[in-house]
Amino acid sequence: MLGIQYPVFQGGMAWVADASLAAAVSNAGGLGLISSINGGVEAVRNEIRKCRELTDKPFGVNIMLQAPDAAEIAHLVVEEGVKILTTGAGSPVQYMQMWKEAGIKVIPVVASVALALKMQAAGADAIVAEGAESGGHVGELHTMPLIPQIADAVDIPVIAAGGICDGRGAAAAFMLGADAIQVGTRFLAAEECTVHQEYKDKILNATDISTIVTGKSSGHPVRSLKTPFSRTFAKMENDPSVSQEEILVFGSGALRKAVKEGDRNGSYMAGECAGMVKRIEPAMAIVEDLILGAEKVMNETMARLS
Ligand code: TUI
Repeated sequence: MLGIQYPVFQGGMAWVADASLAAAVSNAGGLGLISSINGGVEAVRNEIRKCRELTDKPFGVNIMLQAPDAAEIAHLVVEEGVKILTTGAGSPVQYMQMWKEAGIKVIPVVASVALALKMQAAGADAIVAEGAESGGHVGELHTMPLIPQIADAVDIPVIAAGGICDGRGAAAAFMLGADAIQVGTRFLAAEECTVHQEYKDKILNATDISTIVTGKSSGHPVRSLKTPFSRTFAKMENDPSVSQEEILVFGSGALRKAVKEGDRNGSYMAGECAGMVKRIEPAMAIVEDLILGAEKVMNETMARLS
């Protein structure tokens, strides 16, 4: 459907997923994605054009629907001839007709069966089912029960996301009924990922219990690494004397600060599998490890169980 060699999507990570990372993943045979949160509409246009110079393989754009400029980006991708879109953090129904008429493959990210069915009815070509192990904005269900329930409910291809970091996770996702996987956190440690070195170091030093979900009180739960910043954020949320507005001001711009500046007051979004990321390596090595690792563990497991 997408013209890619391997069923591996790179997560459309806000501020992180730029032309450098997306082109590297696409050149490795996966699907690279550029985030619509990259410093404004013109910056996204630049990243799309840059990506075309870096790869002749298919790539896409992820549109974060809660962003103030989401509507402008929705039109920009049509203007720029983007052929594959994923969307997150909302419903893209209002743009669907325009995108389908432009011949775009539309792949919404969902975190529930109800939304998966709504997206299928609205004409989605596939869906990414994202469990709450993922980094960034999270839903309620986790990958293990989410994927089979969505796979049973829809007829379109399902891409599993959330907590998938190596061949074992990839194999598990395929067993649960996924047609492809989406990986975010591990690509933070790709050589071609342009985040600040401090971000990469924090991922490499993470353990199994290094992430925390904040923002539940405001209805915008976000998973990130435990840092003085995220712990303070969590305390503020639980303190009735702190207003929602104060929390908003405290958190605003924090992701950009982490990605671009390695700032100690940044928000280092990451999934629960951060503790499994052990080295910096080319995106190609990551894609190969996911696919060859899945094949190896499936064969070994069959032998072990028979
Ligand atoms: O979108 C994500 N993950 C993200 S977006 C992001 S940007 C950001 N977030 C917070 C602060 C600063 C920057 C970071 N991480 N994942 C895809 C996803 N979408 N997971 C769950 C959903 C989702 C949730 C509710 C999709 C739709 C939905 O409701 C739809 C409706 O009916 O409104």
